[in-house]
Amino acid sequence: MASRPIVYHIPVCPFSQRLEILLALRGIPDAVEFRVVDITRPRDPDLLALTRGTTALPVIVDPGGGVLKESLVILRYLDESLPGGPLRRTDPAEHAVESMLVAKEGPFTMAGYLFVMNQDREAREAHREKLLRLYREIDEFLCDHSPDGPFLFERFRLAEAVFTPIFQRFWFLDYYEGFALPDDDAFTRVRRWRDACMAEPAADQVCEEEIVKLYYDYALGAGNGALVAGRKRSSFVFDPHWSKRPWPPRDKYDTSPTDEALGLAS
Ligand SMILES: N[C@@H](CCC(=O)N[C@@H](CS)C(=O)NCC(=O)O)C(=O)O
Repeated sequence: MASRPIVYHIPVCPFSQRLEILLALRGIPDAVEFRVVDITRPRDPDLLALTRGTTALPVIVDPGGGVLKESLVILRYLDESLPGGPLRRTDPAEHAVESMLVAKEGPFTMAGYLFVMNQDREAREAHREKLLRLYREIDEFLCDHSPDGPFLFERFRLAEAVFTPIFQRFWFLDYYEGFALPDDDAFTRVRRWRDACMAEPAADQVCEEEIVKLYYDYALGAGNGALVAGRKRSSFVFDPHWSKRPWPPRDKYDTSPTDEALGLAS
């Protein structure tokens, strides 16, 4: 029997990064054993048996052999079971407030991913508007519950660990869609929250260059390690390492470079 929980994860996955942030904040990065899964290769049958056929990661196997899925579930499980002060608020009313903010992450994440994957130039503005509407909702929530901030409570906690990896993934929108929060009062509070989240040293697992290069295929409409037509290698391959590849073209609508041009040919 394993002595510590095992997390199966895809490197650079924002959902797994939530767990890494928790461990970094606690100062116990080795409390969990991470096992890397290559999203560009067929899934190991043993892992598929463990997950009963589902492929989404992260998945955690606790020392007793129990299997848990869904990053928010795993995050809360680790928060409550690992040593050290919890990220979550212990006061029930405050925990309810942070849970309301956490509940906004699904639509927010989805809107950003659909935006980067969109291949219809005519639909760009609608995607942008949708994402801005969700940013505005978060702004209003923070103005109501934590007008001074920058965090929801006194420091980086549960809601911040949930949203920060998503804010960082949205670097792909800055790069491929020229997206930026408008310089408008409606976004002042959420901008302050986002900036404070991104500045947290315990959330430095990824950088903008890495996200932009690895997620290039998302910008061409191919998610989760799928291959773009005409290509043999995914932008998520481990080798060549992203740092050795050129920056991809910003224009995602009219170009579809070769593996060679993207520095992906091994
Ligand atoms: N709601 C899930 C989403 C997990 C998810 O979509 N993970 C991606 C990696 S970032 C994945 O495993 N993709 C491969 C697949 O779904 O087969 C969570 O929060 O854990």
